[in-house]
Amino acid sequence: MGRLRWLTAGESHGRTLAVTVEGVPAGLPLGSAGLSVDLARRQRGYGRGARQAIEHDTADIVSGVRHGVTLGSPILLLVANRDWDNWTRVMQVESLNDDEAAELALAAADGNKRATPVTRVRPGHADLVGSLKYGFNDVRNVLERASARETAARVAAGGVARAILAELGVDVWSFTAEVGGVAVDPARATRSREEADESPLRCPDAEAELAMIARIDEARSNGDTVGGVFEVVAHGLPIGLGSYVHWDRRLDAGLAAAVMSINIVKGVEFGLGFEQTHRFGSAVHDVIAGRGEGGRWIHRSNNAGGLTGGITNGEPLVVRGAVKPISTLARPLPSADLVTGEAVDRAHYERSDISVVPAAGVVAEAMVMLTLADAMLDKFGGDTIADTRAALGRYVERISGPIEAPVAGGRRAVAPGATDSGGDEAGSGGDD
Ligand code: EPS
Repeated sequence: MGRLRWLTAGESHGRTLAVTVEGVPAGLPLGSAGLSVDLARRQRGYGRGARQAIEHDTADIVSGVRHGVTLGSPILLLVANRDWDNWTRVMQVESLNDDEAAELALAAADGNKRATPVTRVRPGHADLVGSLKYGFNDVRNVLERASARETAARVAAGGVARAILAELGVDVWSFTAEVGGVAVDPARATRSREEADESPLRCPDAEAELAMIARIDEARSNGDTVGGVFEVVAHGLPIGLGSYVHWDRRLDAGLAAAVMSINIVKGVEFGLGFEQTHRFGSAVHDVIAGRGEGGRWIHRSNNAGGLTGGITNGEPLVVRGAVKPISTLARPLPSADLVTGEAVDRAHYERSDISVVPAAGVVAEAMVMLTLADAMLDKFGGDTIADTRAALGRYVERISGPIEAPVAGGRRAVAPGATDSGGDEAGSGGDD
């Protein structure tokens, strides 16, 4: 695939985050207000840290859009870091002159944490491996980019994908399925999507949510952190995105890589996921009930999570991600110093979140939407979104229509009016 390409840039406390999205068809309505909705959803959630009170993320559309409509050219989005104002000298792009270097040294000597180089690496973070890999003796050079702040740029790009998918009848959302071992009970998951989205943990089960909040409070009072599971669901996908013919065209593999690439994610599953290893095949595979209204193919269940053979099967896509507990702990774990190599009692700590499962779900929506929009454009093409929509319409018409019965040996009945050249029987395989 690779019809839709995108790259982010930016450090957590630098001037701005940025993302370029390339391959978006022309004629798509796009505005910054629409992109800000998911950015705000990413910032919310019980257990988020102090940084979110500083930031009010919005996406500034700098290129690729004119009068509210895409031009087919690269779209550059900027998500400013308001916190930059507090970090201008520490994160300065230009080399420091003597006065500026002295200013930082003085601040560090006064105990200013921002100005002080970081050498006590955090277990579970990229600090140690990143510093060794890139040859840094100040871990700040790693943590600024490894920070999950970068996911704000992904969510901005995800908003562009959401606009593409909306034009093609696809809708994607997510919810918190588990926090600290407390899981949603499907029988109690009665909140509407809107109610769930507004709730403290973006959770459809109010009772489970209370217990999840208690787990987050417990972690907070212990200076600890807690993870969980999010679930992303996509409706409206046609049968046939992705392919079984080659490893890198399997859509489940692309989606798994996209979700796994989120900083905090440690596992990805589709539908029943790992649970299917506990069951017999008869209790796993989705019985195909035949065709219903409009020629639509019906499965009696959706244990596969919307994909079979690496291809969408017309059922809702269901992807779950395992979120590890955040690795920056208010009561830091013992660790080691990068420069001395000696064990230290406490790893580095500035501030952090206690739990980010609802936010991780929003980031996963973005990663799923970017992957699905790419798969749609790969299959249906189109320089304008109207072209893409028309190609999708023709395809859906084809797969909704009748399927001609096959003939053993592959020979079709002779078309009316055609001359029978005589002699060849179906299946003879003879050349003319
Ligand atoms: C984040 C911003 C960061 C962290 C968090 C995610 O802000 P700061 O480092 O200024 O506190 O809150 O980053 C991490 C969890 C991490 O491990 O780096 C954000 O905007 O999502």
